[in-house]
Formats: sequence, C-alpha cells, structure tokens
Amino acid sequence: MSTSASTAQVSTNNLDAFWMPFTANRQFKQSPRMFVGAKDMHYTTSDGRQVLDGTAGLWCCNAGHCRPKIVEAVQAQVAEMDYAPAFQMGHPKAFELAARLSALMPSPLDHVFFTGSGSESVDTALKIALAYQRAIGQGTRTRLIGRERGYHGVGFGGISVGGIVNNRKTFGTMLTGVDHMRHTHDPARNAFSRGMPENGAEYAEDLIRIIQLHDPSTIAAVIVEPVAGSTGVLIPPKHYLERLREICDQHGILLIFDEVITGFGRLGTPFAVDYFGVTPDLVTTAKGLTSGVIPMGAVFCTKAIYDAFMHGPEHLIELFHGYTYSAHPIACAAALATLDTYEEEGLLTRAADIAQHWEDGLHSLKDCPNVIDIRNLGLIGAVELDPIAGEPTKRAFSAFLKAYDDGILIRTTGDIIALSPPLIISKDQIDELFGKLRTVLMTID
Ligand code: PXG
Repeated sequence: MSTSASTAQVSTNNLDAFWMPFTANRQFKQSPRMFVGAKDMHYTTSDGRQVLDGTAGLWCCNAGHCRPKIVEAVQAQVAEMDYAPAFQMGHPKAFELAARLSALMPSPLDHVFFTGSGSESVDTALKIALAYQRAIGQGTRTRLIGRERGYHGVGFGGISVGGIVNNRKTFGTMLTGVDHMRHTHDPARNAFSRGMPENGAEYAEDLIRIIQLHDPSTIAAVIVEPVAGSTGVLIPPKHYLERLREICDQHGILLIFDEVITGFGRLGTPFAVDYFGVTPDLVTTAKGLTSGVIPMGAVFCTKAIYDAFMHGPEHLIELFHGYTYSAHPIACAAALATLDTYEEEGLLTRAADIAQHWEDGLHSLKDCPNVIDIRNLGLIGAVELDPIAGEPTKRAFSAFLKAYDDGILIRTTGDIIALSPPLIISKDQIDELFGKLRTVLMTID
C-alpha cells in the first residue's frame, strides 16, 4: 500500500471503536498520531513525515524496521505452514530456535519455553518457579517476591509482583502471598551517574528483611528486572545484583531475571546475564526475540529446573502450562531470521561500541531546563524532569508531543523520558536525536 493510500484510509477511519492500550484515548483521538510505514531507523507518519525512532518501537525493534531477512522469512513461513499445534505436536523451527537460543544464553540456562509476549513469559516463569519448588519437595515455598517500581507486564502475575502503583491500584487484590523489596532509586546520592551507580548495593539487604518476616521456607522466587525499564530506567547499583543472587542461594530461593527489555543486545551483550555476570535460575524474554515483528516470548530455565520435571510415567504431561501460540511457526521463523540478522551485523554487541557516544550525548543535556537526573547503560537512556507543580506527567508529555512534531520518537513515563533506539542507530543519528531533544527541552514549559 502506498503512503498516500494509507493516508486516505487513515483520514476516513472512525477512531472511536479502538480502545487504545496505555493511551490517553480522548487526547489521542482529538489529535491522532499515526504511523503508516517504517524502514530501518525511521517511521513514516500519515502526513508523510519521517520520525527517527528513539525507542525501537516499544523497546522491541532491536534490528531496526522492516529488515529484509526477517520480512522474507515471515512471508515464506506464512505461505509454507501458517500454524501448527503446540501441544503434543512439534515443528522443526521451534526446536531449531530453542537450540539456538540455548546456545546464545550462558549455561546452565539451556532450556526454553515459548510464549506469546513478555507478560506471558512472566506468568510462565512464576508458575515454573512454584511448580519446581513443589517438584523438589519444597511445596511450602509459595510466596513470590518482586520489587517496588518493577514492571513485569500486565497479567495478574506480573502486576502482583510488579510495583508500579497505577498498574495495580484499580485491579483488586491480585495474587496473594506476594511481597516487594524496596526499589533502588537514590537520586540524592546517585543523580547524573554515568552507567551503574556507585551507591546502593545495600538495598539488596531488603530481601533479608522480607525473608526474616516470612521465613525462607515460604518463599519460592524473587523476580527483578536487571535494569528497570518501564518505571523510568533504574540502573542497578554496583554489586546489587550479585548480592541478590547470594541471598537467594543461601535461602533456596529461585532468582528470576525479567529480561524483556534487556535481552537481545540492549546492554551491548546478548543478555543482561552476560553484562552483569550474574546467573539467575530463570530468564524471561520477548520483544527483541523477533525484533518486535511477530509477538513472541521465551522463558529460559536451568537444566536443574527442567530435569526436576522429567520424572514419572513418560506418557504423562510434565507441566500443565502452555499457549495456543507457544512456538507459533511464523514467530519462530521471524525469530530465527532475527537471530541471523543480529549475528550478521554484530548487533548483540554493537551497543558496547557506541555506548560511550550515547552516554556523552545523553549527559550533554544536563544543562537543559528542569532536568533533575540523567541515567544510562548500554543503549538505554533516561532524562528525568522536574514535574510541573500540581500537574505530574504533564511536562514530559509536552516533551513527547513536541518531539513527535520535531521528528523524533521518545517514550515518557511519569516525568521521565526514556530512550532505547534500535541497535543499528548511527553516531550521526544519536547526535540528531539528542540535538532535537535539546531543542524540545529548551522549548517546552
Ligand atoms: N517485563 C518487562 C521487564 C517489560 O518491560 C513486559 C514484561 C511485558 O511484555 P509485554 O510483551 O506483555 O508487553 C515488559 C513490557 C515502556 C514499555 O515504554 C515497556 C514495556 C511495554 C510497553 C511499553 O517502558 N515493557
């Protein structure tokens, strides 16, 4: 479809029926922002403008947009076999993909369970953790521990262990038996840190407080984002994640890393597991797995966890869990071609090469009005703004609207601007992004 044809279609559309997710529906429908095309680092808007993608869609299009190999793989797969049942049947690409993913992820995280999204990956990991504890005779371990300000998707499991108040407060009591560690944000000591903050390893000790309150024999697993994304980018303090691992080991508690945004090269290594050198028991992924092209998630678990289920009569199902779209053939084809693209272009480590340029550009915004903190790691950045008194989120939202008008796509959460471009971004495009963001910050109230 040509751009002009899409524009015509958009302009005649009735916008009323679609209840948009995580969107100010009434504001949007008065003044819609429509994308009709995408290529590499840019979106095309319905009014024919190019917008530089500073967010990889929603942290997912790590290879950039409409990359030929991925497009062709999806086209070929949908014509060859559109769907295959995932329960009691298989297809070769699912096994090929699991084997390749297992080779990419450090050992012993060598088994892969497929899902359809990050939220499903989180639910899956929590359920595997509970079922595992039971399988090894630790059935009293039913509690799940998350962290304040954590985002683990929007399923009931994810919002229960998550710690973003607006995502929880209107949805009742959620899962029982959940507790939360304190978050690690400490602007008084760490504002404008470059990379990992120096202060705050001791926040891991909050897990001990929770363990002492509930007794370790009641706790199945702890889930954290290695780098918290959605809440507005919180980088873990140095030695914090190592300490969490130690405490979990001491108390027989499984550690789950939610790598839905850090997975697939965001930090300059394939996974945050590699970046931090800390090995959890389960890892949740989605997004960059298919570069956002087809919905898909994958949960990695250790051999010990997988093996704990492989007992009993062989005709019996070992885990009563799975989705209609687990290992969907088109998603598998997209993921395999995405991994090829990552490999051919060195994208899973490319962020490491440009991280310094990214950090310097981002921190050059320090002198802009209302900037109270800047944070970065790998190809992730955040600029925190002082909220307008009595009108939280308004200043950042104005920045988002102005940025869109000026040709850059940014994300905002609260009064924080979050940036996470495709991993193919050039140094010139980084300069363009921060140059335009500077203009935005200088212009808005
Ligand atoms: N875990 C983490 C750590 C995430 O960041 C999910 C789970 C859920 O994934 P799904 O595929 O169910 O949406 C996420 C999703 C943002 C933003 O702007 C972040 C996400 C989604 C949409 C927007 O920060 N993260």
